[in-house]
Amino acid sequence: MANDGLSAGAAARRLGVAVTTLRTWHQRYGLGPSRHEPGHHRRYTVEDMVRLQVMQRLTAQGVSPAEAAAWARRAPSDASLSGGSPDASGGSPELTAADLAGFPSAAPHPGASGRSGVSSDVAGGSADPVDSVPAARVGDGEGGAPADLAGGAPADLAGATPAGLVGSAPAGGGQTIPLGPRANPAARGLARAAMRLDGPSMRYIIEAAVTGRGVILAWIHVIMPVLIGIGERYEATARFIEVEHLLSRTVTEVLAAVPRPPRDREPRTLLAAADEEQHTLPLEALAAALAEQGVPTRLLGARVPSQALLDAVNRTGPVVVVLWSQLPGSGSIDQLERIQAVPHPPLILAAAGPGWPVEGLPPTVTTLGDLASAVRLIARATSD
Ligand code: B12
Repeated sequence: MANDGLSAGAAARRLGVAVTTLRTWHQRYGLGPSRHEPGHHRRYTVEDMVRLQVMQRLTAQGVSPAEAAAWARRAPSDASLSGGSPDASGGSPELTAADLAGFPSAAPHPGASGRSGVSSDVAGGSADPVDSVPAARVGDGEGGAPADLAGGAPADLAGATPAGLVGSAPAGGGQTIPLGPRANPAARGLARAAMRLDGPSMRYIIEAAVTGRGVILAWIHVIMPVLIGIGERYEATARFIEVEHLLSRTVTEVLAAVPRPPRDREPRTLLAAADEEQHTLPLEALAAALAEQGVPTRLLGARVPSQALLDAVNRTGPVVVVLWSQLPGSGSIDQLERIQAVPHPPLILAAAGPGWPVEGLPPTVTTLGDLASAVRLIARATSD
């Protein structure tokens, strides 16, 4: 940035927000341009831009503007204090001078550098993500630049003033997605963005969570609570299918963008939704989480007819087959029995999802209860 600062228009462009938003942040929250020369419009300095970036990131997560501004005003007055203490920087220690040069207005693409090793710990069996990372602190700290977006400062805020965050009315007439009181702030932000049908913010939050802490933690603490919450909203009102669709689509896109292992690694895992089963997101999360571990998969997707699945098994000879059933109607056992009867059955045939009967599955069928243990099992079973 040139030493003489940025005009409002240039600052807005760099941040990817409207000029009117900058004016509002100035007038209501005191986050204005501080460089002033007589006879000229005020201009945004590097320090101003740091504050605005904090403001932008926190509001994108769903933190109320007033709360976000309070954090933004605490950003360091000297931007050269890159990586200053979280206290001084509003919990955004990643705001370095280098950041300012490019001023990215969106979270890095999943798979960009900076992903933490958390999920490989999980896959290696050394940590249970739910136990090892309290829900309110996902994304905190170690994962590199975007980690704070999934936790960091707002997680601390949530601990200090949960009512302030939960209670602020979202846009859209006070309609909310129910989340527990310990919900991760990024999940709250996602829920609010979902209810506003604000696709870009949804994508930004999910990408930041995935990039910052890996697929497993992002799924458990950010994506899954909102999916379950929107499911409850639907159940109670028979409405908000449009929210469910846009959220699903966005989750799909972000998970699909997680880089896949090199093409020369032959997939030995086949993932499919049961016949007539349209719910596929957990399988998409599984494929993306395995990809993070370098494990390739074949994901057939929704509503795979039994015969098509058999053909795929016979043609590709997978070591692991995972069949997902979400709705009770789609979890018919004969699909599993037919796979077991092929000439070369998979080493592991797993039934996953709440649609399968609790009792009566063939004894050789493995049940998978959660994403982390599924990743662990499959990574081990398919390693050379
Ligand atoms: C997204 C969604 C959709 C999307 C699916 C998009 C997609 N590509 O997957 C769309 C819009 C297509 C859809 C359609 C429908 N849906 Co729907 N949907 C959902 C929603 C919100 C999330 C589904 C999901 O991904 N769940 C996975 C996780 C988030 O939830 P979970 O299964 O409870 O998680 C548990 C386990 O599965 C496990 N787990 C979680 N993740 C993972 C991952 C792995 C690998 C493993 C092993 C385990 C595991 O941990 C959890 C705790 O035990 C759910 C709400 C919900 N609670 O699931 C409704 C929900 C499943 N849908 C429901 C319904 C009724 C429908 C429809 C019939 C009507 C509708 N709402 O439009 C249609 C019909 C679909 C069909 N024929 O298959 C109901 C089902 C009720 C029931 N039990 O019968 C639900 C529960 C909503 C509700 N509360 O009413 N849906």
